[in-house]
Amino acid sequence: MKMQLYFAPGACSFVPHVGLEIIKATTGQDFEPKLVKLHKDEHQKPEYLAINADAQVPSLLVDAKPLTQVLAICDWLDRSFPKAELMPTAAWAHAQALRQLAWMNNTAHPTFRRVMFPDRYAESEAARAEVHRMAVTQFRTCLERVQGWIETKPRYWLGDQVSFHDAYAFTLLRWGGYAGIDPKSLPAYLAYIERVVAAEPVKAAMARERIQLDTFNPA
Ligand SMILES: N[C@@H](CCC(=O)N[C@@H](CS)C(=O)NCC(=O)O)C(=O)O
Repeated sequence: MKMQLYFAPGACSFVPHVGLEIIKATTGQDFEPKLVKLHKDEHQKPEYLAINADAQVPSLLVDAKPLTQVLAICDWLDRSFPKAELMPTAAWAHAQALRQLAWMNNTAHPTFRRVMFPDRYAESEAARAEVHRMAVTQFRTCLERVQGWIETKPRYWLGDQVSFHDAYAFTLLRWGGYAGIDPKSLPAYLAYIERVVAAEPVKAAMARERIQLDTFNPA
C-alpha cells in the first residue's frame, strides 16, 4: 500500500503525521511525506484542490485515492493498522477518546482559526481586533479544558503509548504561543507535553516538520 501525507509544518496535519510514524514503528508500513507550503498558497493550486476541495491540510492519498479531514484520516489509520493500537478498542473507551479528539478538531481548532485569521470573520479593523481578542480568551479556556483532561494522566493521553490525542494536544499548546499564551502558565499541560515531545514518533514528526514546542514570544 502506498500512503502519502500532505502536511504543513506545525499544522493539524501533525496529528496523522504522528500516527503514521507510530504505524511505521509498529508495523513497518512506511509513508511518503508531501510538504504543502501554505505561505506560498500551494493549497490553493488546482492540483491540490483536486485532492482537498477545502484547500486544507491534511490530506492522505492511499494508493492515489484521497482522504481528508483529521478525524476521518485518524479513524481510517486506526482501523487499517490495529496493531499500532492508536485508539482504544472497547466501545465506550473508544467513543470517549473520539469525543475528545472531535472536540479538539471542531471546537479548540476553529477557535484558534479566529485568533490567526480574524480577517475571515469580520471586515472592519475594529471588528477584527475584537474577534481576535475574544478568540484568544476563548482559546485559553480551551487549553485549560485540555489541561483538566490530562492532569491525571501518568504518562500519555490514552496510556503508555503516544497517539493522536497527544499530537493534537501538542499542536494546540504550540499554537497557544502564537496567541500570546505562555505555556508556563499551564504547568500541568506543559509537563505532560514535555513527556510527549520526548516520545520517538513525536520527535521524528517534529524533526521532519522542523518545528519546536516553544513559539511563545513575550512582548
Ligand atoms: N476540519 C479540517 C481542518 C483542517 C484545517 O483547518 N487545516 C488548516 C491547517 S491546521 C489549513 O489547511 N489551513 C489553510 C487555510 O485555512 O488557508 C480537518 O480536520 O482536516
